[in-house]
Amino acid sequence: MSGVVVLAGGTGGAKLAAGMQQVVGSQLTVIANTGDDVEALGVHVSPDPDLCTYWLAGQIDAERGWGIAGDSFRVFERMKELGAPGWFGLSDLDLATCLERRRRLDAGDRLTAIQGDIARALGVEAAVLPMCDEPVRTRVRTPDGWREFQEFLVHDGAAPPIEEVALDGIEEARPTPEIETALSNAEAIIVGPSNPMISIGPILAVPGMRELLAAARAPVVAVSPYVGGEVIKGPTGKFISAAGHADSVHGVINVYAGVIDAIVIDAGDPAPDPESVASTRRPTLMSDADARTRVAHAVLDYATSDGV
Ligand code: FO1
Repeated sequence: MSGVVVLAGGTGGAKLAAGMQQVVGSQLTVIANTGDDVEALGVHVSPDPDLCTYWLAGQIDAERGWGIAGDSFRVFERMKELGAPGWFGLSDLDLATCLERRRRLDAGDRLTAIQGDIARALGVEAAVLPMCDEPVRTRVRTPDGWREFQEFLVHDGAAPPIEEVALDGIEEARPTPEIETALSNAEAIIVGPSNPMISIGPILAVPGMRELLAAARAPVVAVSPYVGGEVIKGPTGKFISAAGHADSVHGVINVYAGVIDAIVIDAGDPAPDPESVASTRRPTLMSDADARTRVAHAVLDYATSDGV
């Protein structure tokens, strides 16, 4: 297998990427959403590229879903004592990643180079590429006004009604040369089972990204984030409904219209087969490393089959 590209946001996409790395190793490139990035506690936090990196490095705190397994929060606890805001935590080793990123950004390095070096230093075989080098920030309009994405998700617990989503800075963003190369060399391009609106949406919104996907010789195959008809984690259904789509795999297919050639639907999803796009049904629950590798194999087999 030559190149495989996985578009990913948080947990779902990162888990599939971890399984895919087991299957294709260094042939994998992950393109990660940076719309969730936030300046917090004096550092630049880049949740989705970091979650992907920690999953690929086998270091993620899988139960919590973010940060590093077995890590402490000593610096964060002391910062809170000193008066820092306490709603957004960073474990100590995660803070080290963010400090190093801040140091390199201040030195004028590209985010792509920084994330690449972080992933390599942590022993990751795959390439982890941020969706662009330019700053893009997802914001959510609620009845109380605009909220930074992490404020909405973590501080507000994603509870307020969603009136609008904006991607600040997206007009200035461009796919990087590394992304262009990975997409044009890919044999399969997989849209991971992440939130289509706020995890994958910003990647697709980078001007020029849809054109690169359309021009790629590889099929573009999405994996539905609905498992047994439900989303396992996060406010995916709420964002899909707020955009006027069905809270089901059919909403996902609508969001990806014109982008994907096919979709993998969970074998236990009660939704009827779609008519607008090729599909297959496979088990997609990724509860442990074996399941993640099995799902990655199944997705790749389908993406490279004659049916797509
Ligand atoms: N999620 C939380 O629910 N609470 C936190 O305090 C928190 C801190 C955090 C720090 C670094 C990081 O990379 C992720 C963090 N997350 C936290 C998760 C983050 O909000 C989400 O994983 C993504 O933005 C969604 O993909």
